Amino acid sequence: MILHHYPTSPFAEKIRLIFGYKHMEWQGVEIPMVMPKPNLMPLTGGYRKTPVLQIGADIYCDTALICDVIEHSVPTPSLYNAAPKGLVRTVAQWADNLLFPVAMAYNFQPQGAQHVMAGMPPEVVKVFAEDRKAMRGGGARMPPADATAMYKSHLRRLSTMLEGQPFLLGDKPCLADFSVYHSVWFTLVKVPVIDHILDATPLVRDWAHRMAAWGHGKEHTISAAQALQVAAAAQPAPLSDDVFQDEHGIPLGSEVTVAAESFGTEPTTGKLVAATRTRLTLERNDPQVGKLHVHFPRMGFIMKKVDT
Ligand SMILES: N[C@@H](CCC(=O)N[C@@H](CS)C(=O)NCC(=O)O)C(=O)O
Repeated sequence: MILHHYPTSPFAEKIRLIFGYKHMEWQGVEIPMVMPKPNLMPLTGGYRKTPVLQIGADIYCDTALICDVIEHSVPTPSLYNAAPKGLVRTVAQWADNLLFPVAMAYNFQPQGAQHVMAGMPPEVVKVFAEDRKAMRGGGARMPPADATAMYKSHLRRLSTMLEGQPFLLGDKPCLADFSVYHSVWFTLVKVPVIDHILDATPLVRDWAHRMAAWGHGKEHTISAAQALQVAAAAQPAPLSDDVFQDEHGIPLGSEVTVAAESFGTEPTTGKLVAATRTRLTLERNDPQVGKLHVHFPRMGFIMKKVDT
């Protein structure tokens, strides 16, 4: 497995920690924090978010799907053995979609942003701010005061979940723990100057330290060029024979775009080759790396037919 990521990406930290939890060896390619991402685009065909998982000529976008792929390939220890799967997935999705933006608005208040960006040249800081603003569709981040109040509420709720048990949904960690962890990780590790927000919830702080202990597994760093060579030398894996679930009236074989529904909506265009209950797969032919399958989860993504 090749993870395209960068060190300060919280969503990438979710996956790195799952690699650690599952004692995996993996390959890592460091990608830029902002557009352009010239060595990622040949693989994804447009999707720009971090991280992206590559297995040969199969490209997996979004950590919800990446977690499923990892779980399928390395089922033990499981990401789902703490509670019913629906509950685990729902808490994980809440964390990714609601907790994360609140936590990042808190983390990127001026004091936190200055800490993260310390040592970066002003023009790099400016490019980063403009890139993220464009990803938000031009909108501002949530004001720090509101983010602080909301983050405190979320942390109190999490704290009550940890009363009498070491992990959020039971005795063992599950996907929900990893999804919550990456937001709290950024506060503790990347903006320690404002991590006092956790003082009121020591159970959450202790839990975060328990989670951190899984580590990242064994990473072998490779170059972007090597990852592209791997893709060029491989063929996409055969698709599973999952039932075609057509919600759009778009037949397999059609030219479509798939894009995240919000925040970083750059589309990927390709031929729809699978649409299962949980994922969409597009076939692309890239001039640099040849035939690829790019996979997206259904949840959080919008598919449209390309008008010909
Ligand atoms: N729903 C996505 C969210 C990923 C996401 O928002 N990642 C952030 C970094 S943590 C990102 O893409 N930032 C812009 C970038 O890296 O280009 C997932 O689960 O993978």
